Amino acid sequence: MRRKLGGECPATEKPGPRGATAALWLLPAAFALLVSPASAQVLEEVAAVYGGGRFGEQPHVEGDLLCWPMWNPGVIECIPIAHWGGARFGVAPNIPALVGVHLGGGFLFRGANGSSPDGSRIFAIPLSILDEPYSERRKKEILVSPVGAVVATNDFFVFILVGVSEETPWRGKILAKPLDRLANLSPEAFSVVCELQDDRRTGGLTRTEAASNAFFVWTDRRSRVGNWNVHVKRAEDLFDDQVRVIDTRLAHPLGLYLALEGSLLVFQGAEENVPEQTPGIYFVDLESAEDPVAIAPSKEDHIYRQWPAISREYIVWTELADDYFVRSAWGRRLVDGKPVGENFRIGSGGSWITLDRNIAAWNGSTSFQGGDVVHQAIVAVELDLPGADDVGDVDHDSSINITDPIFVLNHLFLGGPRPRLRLADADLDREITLSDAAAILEYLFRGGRRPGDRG
Ligand SMILES: [Ca+2]
Ligand SMILES: [Ca+2]
Repeated sequence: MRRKLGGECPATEKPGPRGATAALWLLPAAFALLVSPASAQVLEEVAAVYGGGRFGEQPHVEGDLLCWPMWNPGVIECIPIAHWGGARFGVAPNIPALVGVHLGGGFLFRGANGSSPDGSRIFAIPLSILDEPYSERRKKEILVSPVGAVVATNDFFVFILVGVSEETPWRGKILAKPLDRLANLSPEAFSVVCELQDDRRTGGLTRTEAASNAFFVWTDRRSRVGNWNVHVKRAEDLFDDQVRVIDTRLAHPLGLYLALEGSLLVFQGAEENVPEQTPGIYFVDLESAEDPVAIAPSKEDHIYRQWPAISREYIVWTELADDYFVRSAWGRRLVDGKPVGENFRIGSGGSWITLDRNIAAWNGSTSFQGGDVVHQAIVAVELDLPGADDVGDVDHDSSINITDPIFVLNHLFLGGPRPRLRLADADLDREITLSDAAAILEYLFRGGRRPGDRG
């Protein structure tokens, strides 16, 4: 169901009192079921939300929230993804550009001056008020900056890239502004982190800069034909001149993508300075003195490895073959900050891919749920998280209690919202069935095995 901008933001849909009461009748049946053995399957793709042409380009995922900028109509929309099939809602107007929308630091940032003739100033919306009516929420939007576009956040700063075409002394610079001084528009609230050597404008790529509490990284190059370098500043040296420079060996005209999680950096790079090479995906722990390693090496194979994204658990990216027409999404597991195992295909892929913890989402057409092809959707997969302690917390409210098996029963028998598979799959057989509700009930009331525990 589509919510217009200005409508009320719906709360996450949970089984209502009637559904919960009806589902209670099914509890004895759930108790009677035995846990079935696990079996391996490919990852299931879920269409988190559908739309029309150019729908949902460059989605962002953060915790249980998925948001995306729309061009026509120009609006930023969100959907809660603690479970699938919730109601999407408009959050704020959006300028017709891909830059400027950023989720992080507890805020949704929007607006990008200089990215287009109808750019706008930067505003911040606290995520804590997203469920308030737009008329109320709008009054609480914070004007952050009259210039630039937000490119990154950490727990302390928002980072703003000011395009070279903007009429300000800050043009061509990246600024840091403390999150606790967001509403302060005096120049003293902005500090220069770096000056860009390349004359990019803010209307170019997004995700070419990134921040964590430990590091800030950005891409730059000395000339318009040279290699792109990843520039690295430690958080404690943010306003000093100490910079580590990593040569990507890529001179792609449009720039390159990177992503950062703590000290773990992934970026597009190449094996050698060979012009014909298409980008590969490279990884380095910035706390180590080691050189970057290839996760998916660049080759002369005309497969573009694009949009690397990273969490503590995974690296993901998209591969584009045959002149971009054949797409697939790929991943590599991270354990204790190190890549382990082989690369594996995580899904159909599309344009763009975003990741938070184990949820990867992209914009694209795909086949899902029995082979029906969906044109234009934001598609998500839930990657495995062996040993995670939130299996069984089906409604993702941070505790396992009676509402969780009821959520499963409500979905199975009363058409209730579809749980996230990994959270509901208490018996680890990659399906949501009555036995999952039974396993959670066993755990809650009969001292059974913890949901998700292989025993
Ligand atoms: Ca729960
Ligand atoms: Ca199951």
